[in-house]
Amino acid sequence: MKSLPLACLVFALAVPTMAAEPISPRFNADPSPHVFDGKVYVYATNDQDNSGKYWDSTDWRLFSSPDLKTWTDEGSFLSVTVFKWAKPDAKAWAPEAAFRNGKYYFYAPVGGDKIGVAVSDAPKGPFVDARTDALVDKARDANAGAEPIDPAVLIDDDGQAYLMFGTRVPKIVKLKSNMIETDGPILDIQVNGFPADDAKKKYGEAPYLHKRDGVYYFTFSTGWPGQIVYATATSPLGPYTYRGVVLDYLDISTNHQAIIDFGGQSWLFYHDSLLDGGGSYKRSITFAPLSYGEHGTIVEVKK
Ligand code: FUB
Repeated sequence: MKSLPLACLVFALAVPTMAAEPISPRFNADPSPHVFDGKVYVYATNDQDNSGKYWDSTDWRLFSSPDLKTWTDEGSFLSVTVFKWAKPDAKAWAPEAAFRNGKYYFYAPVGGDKIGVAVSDAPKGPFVDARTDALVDKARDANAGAEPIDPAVLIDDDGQAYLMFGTRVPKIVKLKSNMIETDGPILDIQVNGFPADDAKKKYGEAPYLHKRDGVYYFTFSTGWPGQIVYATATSPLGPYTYRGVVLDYLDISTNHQAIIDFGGQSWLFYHDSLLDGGGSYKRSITFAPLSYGEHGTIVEVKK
């Protein structure tokens, strides 16, 4: 075998390739992966049962895995009807979950204008509405933005919890320690340093926040279609500085990611069109190893 130049070898080792295997033969999207009790749970949008013309399913699905190799379909664990204030046909979009106070909290965009929160004693539920109204409501809350969807929660090391959400303008608000009430105003998240020569590099949707070595990593999709890019800050509230691409455009209209550590490795979860009959409304969740380079850079995940 002809030997590769050292630079090529380093590059090949640094850029992980993706398995790109769907975690389920059902269509699903918008992964919200979490490690609860040593097991990976992925809360998801249900693309199997939408009309195929829009993201109009009305329930959420759950998948679990002890090892990221075998997956169990835990089924449809919650419908929008759990929220009595929601219209029964309100669309159920990208969800989020969190664990605190011995309880599991499920954050759910309902109908595109509200975010509800449900609570359970177990990751699989049963979940009940934790309030009698929405946690975030476009009509009620100042600065909730045009479309309060795509919730993402980070509980910081000091115990302060943050909820991010929103399309086109990313939003952040503190949560009280009960995880079911906001605490203070909804703020816009500022991202500086987008490359001036790429007008497509801007915030679109799918905010996600994780922390590594004291640095806050804000990942998001740039739009429709979107790249997954990242920005970093020294405070969860920002301001953030654009750093680069995590995952390039896909052949579908949306891109939506989350990052977890499991088994001594970081993983990027996202959705793509991976099954026969797939497309922008019939997506599939998959995952790939994610690695960091020098100075905390995220190494772009290549398909
Ligand atoms: O699944 C419906 C919407 O598509 C999500 O809320 C967005 O993040 C996009 O993935």
